[in-house]
Amino acid sequence: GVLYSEIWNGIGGSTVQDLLNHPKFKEGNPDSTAYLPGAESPMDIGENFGRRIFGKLVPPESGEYHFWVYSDDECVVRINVSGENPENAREILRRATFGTKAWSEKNRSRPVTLSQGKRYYFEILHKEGTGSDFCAVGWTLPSGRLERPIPGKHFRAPNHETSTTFSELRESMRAEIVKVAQELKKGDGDAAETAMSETLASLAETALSYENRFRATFEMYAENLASSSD
Ligand SMILES: [Ca+2]
Repeated sequence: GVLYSEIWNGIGGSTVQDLLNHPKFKEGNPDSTAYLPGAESPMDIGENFGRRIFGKLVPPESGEYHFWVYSDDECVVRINVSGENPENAREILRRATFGTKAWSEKNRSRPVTLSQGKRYYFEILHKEGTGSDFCAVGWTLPSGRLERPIPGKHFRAPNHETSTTFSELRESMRAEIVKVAQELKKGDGDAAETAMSETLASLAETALSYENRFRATFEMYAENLASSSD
C-alpha cells in the first residue's frame, strides 16, 4: 500500500496552525501531490510549505500501539480511533519545531488501542518554515515490535484515488505529454536549442512522474483483488 501526500507552497511560519489557518489549505487544492511508500516524507524539498500525508491504517495486531514521531519543523499526527472517517480524527502526537532526524522516547504517544484488520483514518500534518525539513512516524506494536517508520504495507490509499483506472491514467499521461510536446518549436541559434532542451527535459520529467502513479494504481488493484478474495 501507499500513503498520499499533498503540499501547499508559499505559506510562511513554523507551526501546523500556520498551515491550518491559511486560505490555500482551506481551499484544498494542493500545489503538488505524490504517493509515499511509508510514513516518512522526502527530506529538504523546500522552504515555507505545508504538507499533509494521509491514508487508511490497517493494524496487523489488536491491542495497544505507541506512535513515534520526528520532524522539522512542526508535525502533528492525527487518527480516527473508531474508523475511516477523516472528520473524527483527533491529535495523538505532536512534535514541536526544529527536531533532529532521530527517534526519541520524548516524542512517543500514549497507548492507542487499535483492532487487527480494521481501517483507521491516519494523517500527518507537517509545516516547514526554513532550513532543513523532514517528518516521519513510527510505531511500537502490541507485541513490542518496532516499525519506524511505519511501512506502506500497513496502509491503504484514500478512496478517491482507488477509483483511477489504468485507462484513465494512460489517457491523462498522453494528454500531459502532448501538451509539453506542442511547446517544441523549430528555430535556429543557441536560444532555440536551449528552449528545445528545456522542453525535452520537462517532457522526460512528466513521463517519469507517471511511474509512481502507475505503480500505486497497480498496488491498489492488487489489494482490491486480495481483499475481495477473502
Ligand atoms: Ca526547518
